[in-house]
Parts: sequence; structure tokens; C-alpha cells
Amino acid sequence: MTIDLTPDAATDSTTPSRAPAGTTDPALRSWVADLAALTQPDDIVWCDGSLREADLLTKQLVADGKLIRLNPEWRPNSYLARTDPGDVARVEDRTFICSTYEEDAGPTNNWRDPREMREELRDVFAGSMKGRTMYVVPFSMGPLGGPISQLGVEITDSPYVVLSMGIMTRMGERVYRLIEAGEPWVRTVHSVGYPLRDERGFMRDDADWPCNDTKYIVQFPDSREIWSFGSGYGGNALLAKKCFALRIASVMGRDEGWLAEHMLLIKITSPEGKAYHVAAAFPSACGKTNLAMLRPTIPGWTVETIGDDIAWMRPGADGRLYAINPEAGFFGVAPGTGASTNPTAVQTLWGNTIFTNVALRPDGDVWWEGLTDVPPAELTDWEGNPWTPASGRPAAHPNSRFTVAAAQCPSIADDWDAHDGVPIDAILFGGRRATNVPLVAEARSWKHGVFMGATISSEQTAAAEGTVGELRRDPFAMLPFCGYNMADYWAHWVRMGRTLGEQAPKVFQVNWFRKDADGRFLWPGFGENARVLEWIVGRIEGHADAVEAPIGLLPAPGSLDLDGLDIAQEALDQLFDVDRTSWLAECDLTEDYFDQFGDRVPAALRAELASLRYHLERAS
Ligand code: GTP
Ligand code: SPV
Ligand code: MN
Repeated sequence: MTIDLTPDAATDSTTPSRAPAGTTDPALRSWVADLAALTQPDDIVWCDGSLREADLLTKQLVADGKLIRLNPEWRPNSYLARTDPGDVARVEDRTFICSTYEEDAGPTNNWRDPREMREELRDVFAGSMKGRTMYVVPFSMGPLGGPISQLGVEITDSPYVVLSMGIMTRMGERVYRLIEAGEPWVRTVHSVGYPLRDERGFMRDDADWPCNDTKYIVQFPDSREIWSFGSGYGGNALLAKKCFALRIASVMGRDEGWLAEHMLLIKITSPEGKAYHVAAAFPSACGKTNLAMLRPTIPGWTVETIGDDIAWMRPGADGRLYAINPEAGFFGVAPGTGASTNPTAVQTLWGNTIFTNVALRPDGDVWWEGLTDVPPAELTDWEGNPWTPASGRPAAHPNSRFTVAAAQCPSIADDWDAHDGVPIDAILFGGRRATNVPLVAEARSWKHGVFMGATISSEQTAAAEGTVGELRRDPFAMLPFCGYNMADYWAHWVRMGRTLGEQAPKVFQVNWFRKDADGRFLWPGFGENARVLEWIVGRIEGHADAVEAPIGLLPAPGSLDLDGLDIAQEALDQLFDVDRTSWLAECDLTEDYFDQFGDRVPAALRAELASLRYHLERAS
């Protein structure tokens, strides 16, 4: 079944005088025309972001067997998508930064010559949409017209991507009007790379999840352009997210004096009723969504959600740092999301949600590892095969995800879409570290905080293709997302500290993942992390005590609120233990790591490393 979504048919019949769908903007029209000439779709649909449009697309995907409608009694207006088993996560080795000069991409990015890559992409995209519909998706990152917001357009041949973009961004017609008024916008192009007609014009059947073995996720930072081919999944295909809001936006931020970060945003309210805003960078699948939706276990405190993945931050007129969540939805990791770990997320997912690669229950609802303690007796796994608890494999893919509107989250803050953003009081850096890194430490200065961010290491998760569990450096949780030379990015952070001066937020390092010798987590985590937030607020207010340690300021004995928490003194000692030998060994690794970037490493970070060694050696 196909539903006619051509511009004329999509015009709402109740308002016949409305202008035809799409835009009058000549630059946007000619860009779309050029891409249509290259990719040769059968149809072009100018999306308007209406509910009607989403409804028609959903119906078409269900009719084509590409989305499974969940039982509306349990999960109204919700759907399950199953991807190709080879298209389940970001592909970092096929992600390219095509800056003019290789040094500007730096040693942590795959650089390709922009001219050569353009030529290669012309071949790759030639005819890639044959037999399909090309959708033009206009979107705003951040509130429309806001001072920190940006516009973009994604061209895609995936209706799943259109629906997801409708949840994840402010997508719709009003963006065309802003573009027509002369607002700048970012060009992003996406094809699943599975044309339905070959060179001779023969049609083939569509795949259940069309994609291509050869993938390209290409950023051209100098011209602010994105080209993505071969994948329909997450950060590979929702180009507003990692490709634009991090890789391209980080370059915009470097050039214009702001920050685009892989950070959650929360509003914390103390028992006294005072509000604080905190941004926190953790690598992929390391607990940003959990902290963003935290339910404090300590009385009187509330945490409200602003964002769970990306923050754009810019100095405001008063000299403070202001942040927005540029997204409008959550693309969250499903496994491990349950009543005990993240009840708020579970509630958010009551309906209007697209689930991807989770398991299906016989009653037409969804399930994943960690949703309930006891798995259902039988399921259909994420690949569509029968599953029982005895199957010996996960029912949901470890990187299975939900896509849901932020506004549907019961803990969403009233200022989550504030036009001018929210003032940031503290920045946290964290990773998944079984050893070494204490539960919380405060940076001695902004520069020390930048050093903490630059030296984040974390055990690799399932969010990207690779070896899960392997410890890797992930500076600022931006390793796969920084659109330019990582050392220049550190220098940009050092510069931002100078701009902010006395008004710079305090910086902290946190680690919920430290383990004992038997491999058990030392800290209960989740809602109990509110105790750490309380100490951080205490430091901002100047009433919580800290003690000097070589690696930063640790909570003074008794200053971390442990009331009502059953935790052994021995566990606490281990949580805050700073082992000189292993820290000195880590300093050597940090030096090697910095050396890759040569003289682009800011002197301030070399000085912080020297200072850390000095403090560690003196501590003997
Ligand atoms: P991306 O969306 O990939 O950027 O990741 P994210 O940082 O939002 O990941 P998410 O919040 O979904 O991370 C979930 C993982 O972190 C699950 O495995 C959780 O169990 C784990 N996690 C979150 N908070 C805690 C905690 O306080 N303690 C422990 N032990 N695990 C936690
Ligand atoms: C991440 O990997 O950090 C994500 C998921 O947030 S994706 O959008 O697929 O990159
Ligand atoms: Mn992320």
C-alpha cells in the first residue's frame, strides 16, 4: 500500500487557500532539486511536521510491515521497529571528518580529503533513492528562533527517520518560514542506500530494514554539511543529533565562542527551594538518561529533566553560561531501564513511543532486559525469533532504544525549553571506571576541570560497534563526536574559562561505577546519586566541606549525606581511595595520549598533568 503524500495531496483539504507545501526559498529549492537529480527518487515530499503527516507515514509503515503496532491497550500509538542485524549502532570507523586540512580533524578522527570525498559521495548517492520517496525534513535544534538555536534540513529516503526526527527535533513548516526570512541552516543528506530500481529500471522488493553494507557518515565542517549513507539507525541516520548537534555544532562553537556538548541537563531544587542547573558529560550508555531523570532518595530534593544527551552552552548577557537542550525527544537505551533504575523513563514510555530492537511480548507489548526482574516466559526477540529465558541470549539488543517526546516525561522541568536557556551552576564529567576514579571529586580550578574532562576514560558500551568493556579514552565523552582536532577543542574549553572568568561553573568528576575486588558496584547509584548532587550544591553554596587530595577536592569525612543508606565504611574507603601507584601509571598514559596531539595540546593541560604528578608524588 502507498499513501499519496505528494505536496498537493498533503495540503489540508479544510484550508484550500493555504500555500502549497514546501518552501519558496530559492536556495533550499535548488538544493533539493540538485539532490533529487543525483539520487533520483520517484517522489519528493516536503514535510510539514503535522500530526496528520506522522499518522499517514505510520500507517504506511505498518501496512508495509516495517513497523509493528503495539497493543494500544498497553502502549497506545506505539510501534516496534526491527533493524537489520548489521545496522544496530553507530559506526565510528565509517565516520569521517572532511576538513580542508588533516590536522584540523586531528588524530582521533578519520580524516578524508573533502574534494575526494565529495567525488566518492557523488558516485555513492547516484541513483540511491530510485523507486523511493525523498522526504525534505525541516527542523530546529532548540526553541524556534532562540538565541542558542540553529536550523537544519534533512533529506532522507527513510520514513522511519522522518517519524523519529518528528519526535527528536522541532520539525515542521515554521522552519521553512525562518529559512525564507534568511536564517542560516545546515544541509544534511541521508539515504539508506537501498534503491528499489536498478540501472535498467527493474524493480526489486524492499528489504524489511533497507540499508547497505557500505556505510558513510560524513561531516564537512568547513561548509557545515552532512552526508550519511547506508544506515537507518540512530546517530547514523538522525542527522540532527550527533552529526549536526555535536560534530558540526562543535565547530560552530569553536568559531563563534560557544560549546556543543555530549551532556545531559538537569534542574536541581534544594529543600530551601533554590534551583541549580547542572550539565554532565558521560560517554554513550553511561547513565546520562538515568541522571537526567533521577528520583532523589533524600528528602526535600527534586531533580527535573531538561535534556538527556546534548547541551549547547553560550555565555549570556550577564556573563554566565546558558544552556539549552537542542533536542525535543529522548533516544534512550532500553536495556537496564526499569522500575528500580529509572521509573521516570518507564512512565515516559506509556505511549507515543517508537521502540527499536526491543523484544515483543505475546500480548503485543514490549520487553527488554531490566524492565522487570523476572523475564516473561516467552517472547519474540529483537530479530523476530521465538525466545524463552532458557535461550541463553538477550531478548532485546543491548543497544535497543526508545524514541519519545521530551514533553511526555513526567519530570520535565518547566524551563526545559526556555528560549534563552538556563544558567549553568556546575559541570560534571564521568565515565565507567571500575577502579581508580573516586565517587566524586571537585576540580581545583576551571583549568583543572578541563583536565578532568580531557582525561575521561570509560569502558566501551554497546552504543557503537566495537569491543564492549575495553577501557578507552573518551575526552569530554566527545571522542566520536568532536568535529575538529580534540586538542584544539581542549584549547577552546580553556579559552571559554577565560571568557567566563569568575562566573564559570564549578567542575566535578563523578564515577558511579567503581567496583570491589569481587566485581560488585561499591555505590548503589541511581536515585542515591542525589547524595552526590547534594554535596555538589553544598560546594556551590560554600557550606559542604572538602579535603585536598592529589586528584582534586574530596568530600570531607561526614560531609556526604549518608543518612539512611546502608553502606559499609570499607566500601566508602574504597570509593574514595586514591591509589598513588595506579594514578601515576595513568599519568604516564595521559602523557602518551597528549603526545599524539603534539604541540596543539594547550599548555594549561600540560601544566595540570605536571601538577597532578607533583601532588601524587608529594602525597607519599
Ligand atoms: P547515550 O544515549 O548512549 O548517550 O547514553 P546515556 O549516557 O544516556 O546512557 P543511559 O543513561 O541509557 O545509560 C544506561 C546504563 O548506565 C545502564 O546500563 C544503567 O544500568 C547504567 N547506569 C546508569 N546510572 C547508573 C548508576 O548510578 N549506577 C550503575 N551501576 N549503573 C548506572
Ligand atoms: C550515543 O551513542 O551517544 C547515543 C545514541 O546517544 S546515537 O544517537 O545512536 O548516537
Ligand atoms: Mn549520546
